[in-house]
Amino acid sequence: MNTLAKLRLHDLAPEQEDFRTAVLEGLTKPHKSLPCKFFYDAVGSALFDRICELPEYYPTRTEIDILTEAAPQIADLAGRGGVLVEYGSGSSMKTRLLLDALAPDVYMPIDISRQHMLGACHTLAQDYPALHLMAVCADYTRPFTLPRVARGGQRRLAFFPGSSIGNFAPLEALRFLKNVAHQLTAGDGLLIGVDLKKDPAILNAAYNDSAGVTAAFNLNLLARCNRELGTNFDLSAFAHRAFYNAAAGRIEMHLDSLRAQTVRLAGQAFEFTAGESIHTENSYKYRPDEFRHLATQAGFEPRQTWADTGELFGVLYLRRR
Ligand code: AVJ
Repeated sequence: MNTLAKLRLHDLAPEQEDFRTAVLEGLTKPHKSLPCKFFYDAVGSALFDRICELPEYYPTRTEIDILTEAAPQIADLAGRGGVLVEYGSGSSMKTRLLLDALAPDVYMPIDISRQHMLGACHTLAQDYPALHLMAVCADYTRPFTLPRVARGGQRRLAFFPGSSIGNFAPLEALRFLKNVAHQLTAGDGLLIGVDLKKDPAILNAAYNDSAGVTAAFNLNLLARCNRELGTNFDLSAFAHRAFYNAAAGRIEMHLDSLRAQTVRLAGQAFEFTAGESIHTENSYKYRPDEFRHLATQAGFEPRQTWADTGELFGVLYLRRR
């Protein structure tokens, strides 16, 4: 059987122009920054998958353990069948736990990285021959409309794992959650993974792995600029730096310029002083009560919170009011 018969692509194509514009804008700011959503080209997506396997990077395995144990309860809360919508589906690894427990009629992954998502869908289509796949290529940091699905009735479970919500500042997170609430109807669910506040030593280690994969992931952003935009970033003249900013409740990632240098893009010159940084990512951490408060403000009712015994990571089931 042709397993692709059940795969549709809804392409809200985030364009190449977006990347160029964002880099020009980010390098023009008084404190240079680049949006972390551009980490995920083919190279970056592969590096991120390697991060998830690192001994220091506890979120992935911890969330998988929580989901594995909570799966029957999640199925009771969300109901079986229906539509499973996933924001930032990546390799769709955690999704399989929900596909097994919920047996949805339709799986709707949403990802900015089209080829990576489609690759994951091809594998899923083979492993779940009854499943209808409606892949949505979109930048979920911007408001967008979900495609309508003919199948699967009305019931939806939105899935936002990995603590990707942490990439938003709290006010942006609130706006994003309100958008998700808007895409759902009363009674639908949102299952969301949230990285918890903890001993900074654990956090710092998770973003400064000894194998240097996180550094390579961070530096790939500059390599991507060179590949796609023709910039002349010297990758050996920038260094990965990540640290927990306790006052802001977030991990910050930066690329530090190791010397004074000039980078050119689109006929413009961007000057770096020695030690000047490009801020590339924020990863906010929450206490469970802080996050439940945010979700409540966005129009959700917190129904269940699961965490590992070390309280490193939380998974919440929220019901759209
Ligand atoms: C995908 C946002 C959850 O913040 O932990 C991992 C990305 N950056 N290591 C995170 C990331 C560096 C990750 N999220």
